[in-house]
Amino acid sequence: MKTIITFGTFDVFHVGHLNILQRASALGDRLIVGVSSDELNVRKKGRYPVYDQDDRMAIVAGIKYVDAIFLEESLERKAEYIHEYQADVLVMGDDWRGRFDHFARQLDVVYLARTPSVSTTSLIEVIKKR
Ligand code: C2G
Repeated sequence: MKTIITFGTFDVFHVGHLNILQRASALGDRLIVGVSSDELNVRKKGRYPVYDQDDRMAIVAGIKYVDAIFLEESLERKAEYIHEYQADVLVMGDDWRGRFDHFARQLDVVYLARTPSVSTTSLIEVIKKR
């Protein structure tokens, strides 16, 4: 049983999010997703997500590629989460390239290319202009 773990906010869920979850799940047997909490987002990006954490967790849990979710409350607790879920592979988008290399002692670390031309930030801008 090969367990894949990934993390993210998944705010205003879009096809880039879907693609990374699909490609992450294809690397193993079970995909676990840590959904960043609202408070973690404020610390990380200086703002609350558009969708609150309960809605974001419900959306991610409903994706067919996802086997289980949990709330990621701190970036510093990654090692703990990896251990708790007995993950074999950590997957992140390549906007995070290099940032998680130190976990390579604990498990395989894979960065996947981001889907071009789509992001939560650009979607918010498009919606504002309409
Ligand atoms: N992503 C992607 N293509 C896009 C947009 C996002 O592949 N066009 C990927 C990101 O690289 C990330 C995942 O989708 O792996 C979730 O993206 P975000 O919600 O922006 O995640 P982020 O806020 O960067 O949180 O502990 C790490 C953080 O919690 C990651």
